[in-house]
Amino acid sequence: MYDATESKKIAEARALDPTDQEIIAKAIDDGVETAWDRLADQQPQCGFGQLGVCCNRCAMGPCRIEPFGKKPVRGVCGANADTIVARNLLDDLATGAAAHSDHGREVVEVMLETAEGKSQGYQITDETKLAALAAEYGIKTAERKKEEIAKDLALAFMEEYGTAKGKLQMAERAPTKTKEVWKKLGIVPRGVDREIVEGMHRVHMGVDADYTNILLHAMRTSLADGWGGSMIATDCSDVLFGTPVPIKTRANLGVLSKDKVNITLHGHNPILSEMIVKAASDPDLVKRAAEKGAKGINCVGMCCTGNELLMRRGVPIAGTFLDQELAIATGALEAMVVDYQCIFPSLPQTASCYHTKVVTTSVKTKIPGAIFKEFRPDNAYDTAKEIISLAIDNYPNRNPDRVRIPAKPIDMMAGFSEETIRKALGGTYKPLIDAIVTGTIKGVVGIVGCNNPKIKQDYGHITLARALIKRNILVVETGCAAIASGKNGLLVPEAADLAGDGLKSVCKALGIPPVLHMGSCVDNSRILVLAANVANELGVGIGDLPVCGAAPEWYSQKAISIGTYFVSSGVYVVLGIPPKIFGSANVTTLLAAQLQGITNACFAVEPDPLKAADLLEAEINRKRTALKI
Ligand code: SF4
Ligand code: MSK
Repeated sequence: MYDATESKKIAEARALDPTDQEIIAKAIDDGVETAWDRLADQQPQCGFGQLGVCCNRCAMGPCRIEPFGKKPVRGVCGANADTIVARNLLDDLATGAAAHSDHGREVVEVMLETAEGKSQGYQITDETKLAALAAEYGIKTAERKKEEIAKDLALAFMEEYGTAKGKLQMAERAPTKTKEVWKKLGIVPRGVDREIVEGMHRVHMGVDADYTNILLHAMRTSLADGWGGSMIATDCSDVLFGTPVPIKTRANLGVLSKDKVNITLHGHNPILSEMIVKAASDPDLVKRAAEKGAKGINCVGMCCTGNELLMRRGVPIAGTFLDQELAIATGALEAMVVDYQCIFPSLPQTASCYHTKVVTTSVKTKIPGAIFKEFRPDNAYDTAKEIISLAIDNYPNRNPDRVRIPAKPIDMMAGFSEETIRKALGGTYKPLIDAIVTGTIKGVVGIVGCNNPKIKQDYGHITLARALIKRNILVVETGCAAIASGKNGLLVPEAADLAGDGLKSVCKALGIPPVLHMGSCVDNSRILVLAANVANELGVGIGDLPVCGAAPEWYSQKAISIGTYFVSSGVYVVLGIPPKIFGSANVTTLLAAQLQGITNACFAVEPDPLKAADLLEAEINRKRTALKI
């Protein structure tokens, strides 16, 4: 046990945001274990694993390669460090691409069932986007009902997953010059599932042993995610739930309510969270909450499903990946409802220290100790009501003596979809391009990705974003990076005062923040589309633009896929956490140097966010010079 001063000191080292610090200290005082404690318990972490040179792929292993040139230099099968590192990377990347793409598939399935009248509570919301997508896919719209069009579109999306077509329609959005690079490298994605399955085949023992060949397939798989599965997830969600427009809301653990039933929606897919929020205003449930002594039902978001909700509905967001245990540790949470991805298996253990019920909803994500309520499109509204009832009935179990809710949620603005940004600029990117040409805005950096307890929560995101906007670099964000900026006050128009004079003048004129929240992890596809549209207006490739990416606090396999589809599309990416590749000098050189000669972009690793800002600015200047601006 620590005394209060010690808990506070530990909390300050773990997180940047004072509201997080407050609850981390409470968790320590309550004796609740969190990811930070488990990271400490894991020290020292395996050096072979960190370098990527261990292989547990087959029953002749596990094998590991001695990283300093001594024996063993090969696994039992003869695989060397290059093969093992590249194979592990492809394995991780394919896992991430599968996660995004399978999420996309579920949204498509809901769209199909909705079009066929088989789903419960969903509808086709954005007919303009539906029509635009139908045109892209050559689907007739004249004199047809929206459901008929949506059905054809859902089936066309499903074809993107298979192998029959041999190419992705979505990837046609990329500029010609970018697609030429893919063709030259032989990495044009042929089908979402196809590339992921082929990746799994290649990493089987005795298949691909050539690190270059493995990494090229990793690039193709990532493109099938970014320009396929993720893009479908984004566009299909927009059709079903609406394309985001600027919206104001609030962020941090202070969005929990002291006198309402609190439900946190955590995970990734909007099909669950949208329905829970819809059902939360059901008069029967509102009445039931009142009968239990609550003043209402307070749904709040967390991680990317939270992003989906806040950008379309203005639902407040309780926090990022590392806030999931903290939300429970407030003692004020009646239910933590999850779908999938980024869910700590520890949640039921954390919840057992308080009254919180953890509810899993996907057959793909069952967690021992959680309550499972299967959520399907055909029973969505009824199940949503059942889950909310469970939370309401748990309200009387809240122990007020163990509750602490931070006092001050922070105002934020979100909802900057590509369509919204384009519209705000007058339907063309010319004003943005002009601002970049004159140097009023030097370039654009997408800061994306997670939290990782290896770095002080949100420190990497916020330090980098502040440094970039000061240098007149516009920042666009998704995922937990965007939530971090919300919690730390960068997503309000007034934050323009923190920017350099050029960026500040543009933000003030448009009434926008200098950091734009563009959505969830799958919505990195919105950044790709934005970059593609700007490049198309200029008649160049994405790799020619002064556009970069950064993932200062990433942890997830999905982030590996995101970083790789950025680099494969021509966007230089700086990672704050080292990927597990340094056991192979060849793999490292290919990813951190050689790729630049091919896609005009590569990876860099820089844990210090201020030094990362220097790298990103230098890359933006390099591209500006090449464009002669
Ligand atoms: Fe060892 Fe090769 Fe099997 Fe990997 S695939 S565990 S290196 S024998
Ligand atoms: S939720 S993948 S922790 S961004 Fe998308 Fe956050 Fe990373 Fe999950």
